[in-house]
Amino acid sequence: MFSRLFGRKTPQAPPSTEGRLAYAVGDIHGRLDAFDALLHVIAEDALASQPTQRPMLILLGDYVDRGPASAQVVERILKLTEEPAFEVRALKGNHEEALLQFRDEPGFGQTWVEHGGAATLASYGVQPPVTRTDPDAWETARVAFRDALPPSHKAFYEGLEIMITVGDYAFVHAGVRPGVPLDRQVERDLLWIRAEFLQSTAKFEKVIVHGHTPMEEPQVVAGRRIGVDTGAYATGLLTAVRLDDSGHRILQGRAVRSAA
Ligand SMILES: [Mn+2]
Repeated sequence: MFSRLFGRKTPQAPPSTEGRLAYAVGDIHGRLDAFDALLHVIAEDALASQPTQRPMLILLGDYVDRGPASAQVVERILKLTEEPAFEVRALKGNHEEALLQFRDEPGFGQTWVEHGGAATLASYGVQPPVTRTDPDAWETARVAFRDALPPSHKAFYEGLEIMITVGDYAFVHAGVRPGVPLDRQVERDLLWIRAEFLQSTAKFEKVIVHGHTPMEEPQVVAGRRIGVDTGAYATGLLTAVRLDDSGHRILQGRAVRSAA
C-alpha cells in the first residue's frame, strides 16, 4: 500500500492565473467568420464559469492580412472593448507591424502584399497598384490607405501591446528569445521568433502563450509553452486556450466554410 502511495507521481499544481479566468486567441488573419464562431464558444464558456472577476480576452496578434475581412475583424475587436463582458487586451503581431510600416513607407508595399497585405488593403476599400514596381503608384496607394484608416483603427494599431503577463503566464505574439529575461526581451523577437524559441529546451520564467507559427493541432508543452495558431486563414479553424488556476483547456471555433 505504501509502495503504491510513494510510487505515485505527485501531481504538480498547475501554473497560477492569480484567480483570473483568461482566454487567449490565436492568429485571426481576417477571418471574421472563424472569430465570431470562437467568440460564441468563449462567451458561453465564460457565462457557465461564473468567474468572480471580469474574464480577460487576450488577442495574440495577426488580426490582418491573408483572410478577406481584416478591417472588419478590427472593428469587431473595438466593439468588444466597448462592451463590459471581457477585459480585452490586444498584442501586436508582425502583420500589424507590416501594416504600420506601409502606412509610413510606400516602398514597403510590395513586400507587404507578398505576405497577404493586398487583402487588408481591399478590406479598407483600397486597391493595390496594378504595376507593383511603380513607386508613384505605391505612394498613391499608401496615401489612400492612410486616409481610409478610421481614427479608431489607427489608435488600435498604434496602441497594441507586445507582452502581457498574468500570474505564471506570459502572452506574446511569436515567442521569446531563450536565455533572455522576460523584462529584457526585444520587440523584434516577440513578434517574429520561430525555431530558436520553438525548439529551445531552456527554462522560461513563465509559461509562454503564443501564436505566429501555424500548426495542425494546438501545441501544449507542459510548463513551457502553449501555441494556439491553427492557421485560421486557410483552415477556418481558430483556436483559443482557456486558463484559470485549475489549468488549461483548448476551445475552438470553426467557420462554416473553410476555404480561404
Ligand atoms: Mn505572425
